[in-house]
Amino acid sequence: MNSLPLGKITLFSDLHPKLYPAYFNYGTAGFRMPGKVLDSVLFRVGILAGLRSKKMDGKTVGIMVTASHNPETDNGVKMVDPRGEMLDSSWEVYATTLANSSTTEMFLSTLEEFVEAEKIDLSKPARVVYARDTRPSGPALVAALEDGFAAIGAEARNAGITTTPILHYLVKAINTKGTEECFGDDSEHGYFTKLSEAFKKLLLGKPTPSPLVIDCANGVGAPIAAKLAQYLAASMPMLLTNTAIDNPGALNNLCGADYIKTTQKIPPSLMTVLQPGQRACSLDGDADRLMYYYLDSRGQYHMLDGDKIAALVASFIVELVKAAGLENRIKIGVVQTAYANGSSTKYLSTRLPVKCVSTGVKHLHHAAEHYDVGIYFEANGHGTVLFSQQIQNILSGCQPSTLAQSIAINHLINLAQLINQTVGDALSDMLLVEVVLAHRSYGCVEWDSLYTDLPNRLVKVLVEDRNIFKTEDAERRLVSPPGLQEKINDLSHKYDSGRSFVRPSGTEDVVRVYAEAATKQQADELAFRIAGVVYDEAGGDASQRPMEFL
Ligand code: 16G
Ligand code: MG
Repeated sequence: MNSLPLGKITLFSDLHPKLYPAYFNYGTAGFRMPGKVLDSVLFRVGILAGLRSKKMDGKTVGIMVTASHNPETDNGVKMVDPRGEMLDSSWEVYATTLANSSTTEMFLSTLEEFVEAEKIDLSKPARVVYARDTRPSGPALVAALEDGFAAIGAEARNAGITTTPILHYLVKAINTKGTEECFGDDSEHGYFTKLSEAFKKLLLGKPTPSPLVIDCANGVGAPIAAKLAQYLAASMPMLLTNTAIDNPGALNNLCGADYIKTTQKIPPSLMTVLQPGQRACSLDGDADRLMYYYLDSRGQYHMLDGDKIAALVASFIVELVKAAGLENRIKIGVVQTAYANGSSTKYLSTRLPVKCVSTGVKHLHHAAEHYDVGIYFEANGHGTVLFSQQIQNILSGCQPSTLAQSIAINHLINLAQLINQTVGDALSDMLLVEVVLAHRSYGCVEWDSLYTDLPNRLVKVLVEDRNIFKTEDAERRLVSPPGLQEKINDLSHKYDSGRSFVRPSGTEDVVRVYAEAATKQQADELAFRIAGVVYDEAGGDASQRPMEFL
């Protein structure tokens, strides 16, 4: 087939008309909107995924139907490139244009222009693998996606209901099958086996961890964590909570990783479950973010976020590399965003190079690829560690001269297996944290004391047009509206350890203000004062002005 099957696409496209005037945007996390408006978008993404595969010489492309930590009524879709990474950003624009064509006719002509511009060889095969989370709108949206596959003639594999990171794993496993870089068996069983075997090897000779409470956000993490628990058996005792995937409205409601990070509170459902000193963690709705927390002996809540995970993991890897005698051969680095707590950046910078990039996994992932071992975590709990192929080859070919070196090298090899290197993976990251805690003989308190977080506050500001906000220096400085950054600087300088930045959200129609300072009261005050300034510059309805926190 050397031209688009226009007749077939037309027939199917008429079954999935664009009924809503909404503007669809393929943003940081793909398309994400109320589930009920997405039918036409899913159909078109099905076709686009087929074309992406053809463009990538018939390699398998992934599609995940999820809206992550958003409320249950939302849904979304994102594409995964053949190496298991986010869709190349040059295609995000095509996705947006195709999704917004108002009629089948316009869709077809845009599609033809696009095939021409990208010089897609339509005779290549199209292969896709797709999955969804537990949202009630999922089945109908998947049916629309499947019509897209049928219209373009893609060979499609349904991975069922699974987590975003497992879908990424499957994409990479399928595309590396039978090669030197084989990522693992291309099945859920392969994923669980890879993780659980590496975990057991890393914990050999260490005491079994005490039971870990896991908040599954009433989402897909629940059935998947339950399966993982079977593979881990007695090596990792887990208490699964918030597993009610069939309760209407329960998903991400008063629970989950985003709730933990944004409210800085324990999920109410865990109040009676969590014992002082016991470790707990929360996954988000598609299980690619992870937050830990605990209650101290006085019953006070403490959060261990992505920054704390980065600090724990980075210092462990640095030590292993030294113990392996490879510190001169392996360049390790950490990647963070402007949201990283100032104390974490200070802690990490004394140990290894730290780079700051714009928000969004693709930016962190690409920056981390510049190191031999690149560690990236967003404060919100999304992150992973990348081991370059070259380093993995060095590790497996190494001739250690002492027992200590040999042990350290084996640990590094097993860590590279334990970690889902395609993308942040709450379950894989959780096992990673548990491994480091076991090796260090740390409980939550010891881990938490690596450094003390600067108090911080995040505020959303509703403005008339968030597009007037432009940033530079990894979103740490506003260049537009003119003059606003100077006002932010003046305010920040008034507070001890004051730091603040303002950026337009990539996922919501708001502007975000982050502030940290020496005390909680100061951080809150700084955030609200800056939010007020932002609002005065660009706001609309005065009733939406953020309230002064005093
Ligand atoms: C998305 C991003 C996440 C980022 C967040 C910021 C991916 C897979 N996810 O959830 O990395 O932290 O957006 O949201 O890239 P914001 O732009 O609305 O603040
Ligand atoms: Mg998520």
